[in-house]
Amino acid sequence: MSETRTGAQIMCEALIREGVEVMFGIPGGAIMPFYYAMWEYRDRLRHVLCRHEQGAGHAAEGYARATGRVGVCIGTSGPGATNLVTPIADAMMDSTPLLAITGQVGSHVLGKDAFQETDITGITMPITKHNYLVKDVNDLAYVFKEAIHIATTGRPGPVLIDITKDAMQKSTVPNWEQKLHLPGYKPTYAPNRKQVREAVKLLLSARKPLIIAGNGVIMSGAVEELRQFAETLRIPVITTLHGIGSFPESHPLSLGMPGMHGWVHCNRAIQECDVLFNIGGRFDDRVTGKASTFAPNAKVIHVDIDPSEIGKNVRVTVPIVGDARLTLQALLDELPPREELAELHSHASDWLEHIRDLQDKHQGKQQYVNRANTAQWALPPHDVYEKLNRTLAARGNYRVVTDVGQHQMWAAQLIDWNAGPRTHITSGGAGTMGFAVPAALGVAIACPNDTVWAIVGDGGFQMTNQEMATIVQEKIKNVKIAVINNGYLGMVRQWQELFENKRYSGTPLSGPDFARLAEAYGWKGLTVEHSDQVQAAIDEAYATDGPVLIDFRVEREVNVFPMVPQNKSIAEMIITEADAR
Ligand SMILES: Cc1ncc(C[n+]2csc(CCOP(=O)(O)OP(=O)(O)O)c2C)c(N)n1
Repeated sequence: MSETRTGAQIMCEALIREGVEVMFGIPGGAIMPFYYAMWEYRDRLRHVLCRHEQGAGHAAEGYARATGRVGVCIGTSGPGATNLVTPIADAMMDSTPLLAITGQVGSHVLGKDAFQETDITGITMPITKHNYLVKDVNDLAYVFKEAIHIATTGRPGPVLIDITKDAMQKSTVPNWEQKLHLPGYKPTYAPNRKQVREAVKLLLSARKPLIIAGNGVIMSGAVEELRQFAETLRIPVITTLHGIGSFPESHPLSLGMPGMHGWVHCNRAIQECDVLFNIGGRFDDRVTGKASTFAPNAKVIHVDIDPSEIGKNVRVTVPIVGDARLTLQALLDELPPREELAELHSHASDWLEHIRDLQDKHQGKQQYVNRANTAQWALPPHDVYEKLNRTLAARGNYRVVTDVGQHQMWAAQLIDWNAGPRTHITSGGAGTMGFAVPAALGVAIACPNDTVWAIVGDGGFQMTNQEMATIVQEKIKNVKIAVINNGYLGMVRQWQELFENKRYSGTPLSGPDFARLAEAYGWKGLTVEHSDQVQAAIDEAYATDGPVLIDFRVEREVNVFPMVPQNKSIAEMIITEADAR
């Protein structure tokens, strides 16, 4: 039997019933009743007071990306709600399960430009999977249940619930028993058997097959099935930026990342392959380059839980709507016995050997470190990654959160990603600068036993570094920040250098002394200006029982290669600095 509750109490109880343990937010007028009620539930619902609602949203995203569970963020009406718009859009692009809770003005003044009134459901309509304006206390118990169901099922995404102040203040007896009723929302999990058979036929007839693994593999928990599938058919695996972690890069079938800053051998293999099997990736334009020239020889099998992704960017021969794990299991079930795969394996050897040749020719990761040019530099950014990479592998138990820019691409390229799913977390679809520091806060709360490294540029760092105060207030110790400080909005400067005659318009960037800023926040702050100081600083970060920031003052004008210029085919890569001249 339920007892009478205020709307705000119902909100707290609904969250607890759905397994929510932590929320990130900032209070204010319209959301005050919720904060008032939260006090009673503080032993079961942890509230993390952020310094900006954007930080709260990214922290919730970080939590969600690290755990696969819904991340919850809270803002008051008006500016509190609009500050959540960026993380909501980010979560939409990266299919992150996010619940945004916003307060709204009283229902009697709705539409009257009341103090701090903003039509947040209108604003977020195109960037949420679904949103609600709740004016009646009796709707709350059901709406929270439905909202979290929608955020976390099918293709996950952000859902916003905007609640009028009076709906939080009024009381009712909540009905927890109401069954979900969503006749128009039935995500397809199980793949169509006929299409699975067609896919198998195509894959068995292929001479040069290739797998592209995306975020869907990670979200559906299909890492083991992917490995089994790739090994059984001996198909090489490319992992997209968000597919990093779905397949270990130390595996002999792993090729690495494709696309704009992907490896040359990956892009070459895509252009040559005859069957391209995309599992849980969405053929982002950073992967395809000019889509009309992408994989010209390939028949494409595309598996995605969201039917609207299939055929959107790339023509598809066999479409499969379904969950990545269930689809891989169904494909494995349809494969002939191992003995019958011998002939296939002999073809696979030729193809793999050919890809190895491509890889050798382009020397994988080594080529782009470009040692010859860097000898005179005090601190090439690559030296930071090389040492961080080795330390991560040696110490284990890590998560890496990256921001957006050159440092993000170097991290994707130069770290050997072998630590499994959800260890690489970045803003891929929206490319949101300012993501890393607050997202690392959420990841650190979700994964208290891991060391969480935020790798961030000096530009993105200056957008949201105030969340360092939140990290101190919450007594979080397992966060380390590496600022790759080049004194520029580096990625934009690179484009200006390569394509706009070095017109560095709006990209030279100053900042405070980051190590001293860190100390002002109560962190340990270190500054590194020379390659031979890198390892000692990383070791000191590990030896310190608390958050540490390292300001790596790297050589200022280093570029990320390889690179596919905008709107060009992935066959037209700029491979080295010399090609760019
Ligand atoms: C919020 C936001 N504003 C602008 C951009 C455009 N942008 C993409 S990369 C970049 C430069 C990032 O500079 P920095 O953070 O210093 O990193 P770096 O590229 O130097 O590693 C900019 C401005 C963006 N992605 N996000």
